[in-house]
Amino acid sequence: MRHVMLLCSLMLLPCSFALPVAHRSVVSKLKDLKFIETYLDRFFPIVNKAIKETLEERIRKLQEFFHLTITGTIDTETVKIMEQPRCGVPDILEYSTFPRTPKWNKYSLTYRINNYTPDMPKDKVEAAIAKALKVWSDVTPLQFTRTTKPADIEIWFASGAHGDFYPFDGRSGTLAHAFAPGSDTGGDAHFDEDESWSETNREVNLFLVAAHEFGHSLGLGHSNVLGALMYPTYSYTNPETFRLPADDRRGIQRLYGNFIVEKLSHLIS
Ligand code: TQI
Ligand code: ZN
Ligand code: ZN
Repeated sequence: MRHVMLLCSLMLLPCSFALPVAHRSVVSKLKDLKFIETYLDRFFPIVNKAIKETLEERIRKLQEFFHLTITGTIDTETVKIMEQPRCGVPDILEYSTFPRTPKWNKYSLTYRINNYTPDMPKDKVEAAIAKALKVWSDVTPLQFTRTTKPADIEIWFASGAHGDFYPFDGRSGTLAHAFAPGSDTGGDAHFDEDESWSETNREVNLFLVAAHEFGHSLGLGHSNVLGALMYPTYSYTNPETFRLPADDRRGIQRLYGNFIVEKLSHLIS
């Protein structure tokens, strides 16, 4: 609504310094990050410097404003808009303060495995965690790096009360929990040590639960679509053949987009 009003008032302004953007092919602009950033800086400037908006969020604003399909990625429809000669007055004078949903304002995230469950060999725990994060990084621009220093996603195995307001409950019941994106405990994932963790379908599969928890760590809530990873009941599927269901992929890409320059390269001659 606010956008419509803004556009009307801007259209009343004399457009004396129209800036036809130098003509280049759509294809070359698909990979020209600098062009995209220059356009956004000029017409969709970041007004509130305290809020670090990602490129994807800014592209989304532009698409919302022009009533394009909101993808958060630079597609041909968006490039065509950016190519049109236009008035030099910025489209957005002020950004709203908080995003609708908690999400990370960066694509590069770190994680730290603080301790291990005795239920599985260390290397199997590490592999399950890495594979669970890869579920999400495979379909977004997100990148996860393991560190031994303080990290965005702190991973703990713990029993009962363990220093937050959500004590674990012994065997079964709650298996794990994770905090939505944010500072301090934001993003952290805790696994109930009273469960019996496994790399197979015996008891609780660490990879499947971790993949679900990291969905929460990245800002996803639960889904009502049966079979979704973020569906609120545990069901075993073979980790070897696991594929992220379409519903979860849509959910995470709504938050972070799928904008990866390399992934677009096959579209570019
Ligand atoms: N733990 C809940 C869960 O992860 C706790 C929780 C964390 C939660 N964030 C939430 C609950 C947001 C509601 C909204 O869902 S759990 C499953 C599943 C649990 C449950 O131990 O109940 C999985 C952990 F989906 F199978 F039920 C992992 Cl995969
Ligand atoms: Zn906890
Ligand atoms: Zn959940």
